[in-house]
Amino acid sequence: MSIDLSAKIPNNVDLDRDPRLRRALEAWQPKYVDWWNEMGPVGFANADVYLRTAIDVGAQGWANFGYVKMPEYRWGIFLSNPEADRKIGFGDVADQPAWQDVPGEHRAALRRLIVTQADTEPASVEQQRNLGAIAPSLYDLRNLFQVNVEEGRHLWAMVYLLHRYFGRDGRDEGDELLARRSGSVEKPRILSTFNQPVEDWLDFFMFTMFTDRDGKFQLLSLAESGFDPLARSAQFMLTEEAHHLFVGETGIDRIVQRSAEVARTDPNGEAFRHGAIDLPVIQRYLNLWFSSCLDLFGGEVSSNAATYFANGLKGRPHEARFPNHVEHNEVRTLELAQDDHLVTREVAARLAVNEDTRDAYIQDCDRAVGRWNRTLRNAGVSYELRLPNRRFNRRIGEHSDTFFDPDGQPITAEQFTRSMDQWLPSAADRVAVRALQTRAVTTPGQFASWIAPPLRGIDGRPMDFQYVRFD
Ligand code: BYC
Ligand code: FE
Ligand code: FE
Repeated sequence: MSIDLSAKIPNNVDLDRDPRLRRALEAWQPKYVDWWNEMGPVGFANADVYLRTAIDVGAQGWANFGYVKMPEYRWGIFLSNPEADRKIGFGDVADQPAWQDVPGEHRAALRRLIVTQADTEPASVEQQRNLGAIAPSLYDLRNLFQVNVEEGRHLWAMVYLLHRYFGRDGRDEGDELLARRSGSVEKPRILSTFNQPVEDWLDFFMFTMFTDRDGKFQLLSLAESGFDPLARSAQFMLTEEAHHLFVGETGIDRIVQRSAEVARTDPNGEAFRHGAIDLPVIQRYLNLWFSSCLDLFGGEVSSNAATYFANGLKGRPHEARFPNHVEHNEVRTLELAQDDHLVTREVAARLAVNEDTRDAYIQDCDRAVGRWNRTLRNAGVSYELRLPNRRFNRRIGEHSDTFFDPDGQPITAEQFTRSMDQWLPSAADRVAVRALQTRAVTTPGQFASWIAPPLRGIDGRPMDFQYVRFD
């Protein structure tokens, strides 16, 4: 299905064939732009940013780069190409044909899943809005803005589904998505991590590494949905997501590289004194964002998740790779705290599908940590980064009532409080990071002292390319 780029809202969903829907979305569009101008990136509305815009949903769709002012970005509605005769791959409805419309009995659950997913997208833009002023390079500034406009497009993807399939309720939800605000007391965003401040670029790279990666695994699960328009939306969002994850994983790698260079020349010194970030501080930011993002997978034991799975609404990432797609009589073992020790408990596998998804996520995070540790080893530094245990610092689920150390051993509240500044970013850590990030580096080809240049530029452009032009 080709993209209509001449339309007011670029799309490959034949908006012209449904004038009512088109008018409803065209009425939402100026409200979205108002939201972007109010809550989007601070201070760069007139800058020309070297951005990619989708012109096709196939592999070549991303070959389109050019200078764009962000408020004029062509946000559109793109679904991956349909799969002929697609069958649902899991749950009690396994092997039944995928639905092209919302089954009445699943309307409320699907709406809720879509709204929850949608809400994270504008939230992340709000969280990152102040970072432009302290960007480490034009290359990174451009990547921040690329991520931001695409999160805006992800909101469009979900609002399209709400308008198209959920009538009046869907339109109301579309308006609410522009009314909630990250971190607000009165009208916060729905999920925990999306109300957490992103104050500096170490936060930003941790966010794109760990939080966008939660997005990847949630989208993979939604890409399995029996509701085909949701599955195809999620499929295309995943192609955009790959770049966000690249930004996070390589961003941390470049920071680690600088810290390692400094640690090698001055093994006893503090990296901060040499304009780089201390490795233990990187570890503490990692602990914070990883543990917070584990909460985004929901409880270890979740009847909501079991129902979504049974009804074919939300599967598991790459469901085809699981040996059993029905999980009817299977059980799963969980390790939980009881008093001051760990016990194992068996639960029905369906109740534990959130944990299956969390497993896949942790494995992928672990791979990235291995890459950063290779960078450290190659620099001759013995320090190693690691993921804390999945029970550490949790607010949602079975581990949220007990305190655990980063090895996953139960400890007392007092022990946790005493060690907190060793495990999570302290006020002093944040001050030290911010002291390195006081202004934007805007000379083409230059990078802040705390981050190494990337291996290559964007779209084959040189490193000293003017990725953002100011007037
Ligand atoms: N914060 O049964 P439970 C992305 C609630 S990121 C606050 O254990 P369930 C992106 C839950 O709603 C991907 N509340 O879990 C990344 C429930 O409330 P009720 C986002 C939470 O239902 C970067 C109760 O606790 N996509 O795209 O299986 C940049 C018990 O829940 C949290 C999705 O999440 C939390 N962390 O929910 C931009 C996909 N966790 O029923 C974008 C859609 C749980 O008691 N969402 N609760 O009122 C879902 O699939 C599910 O709703 C959840 C898990 C993943 C949230
Ligand atoms: Fe997104
Ligand atoms: Fe993303």
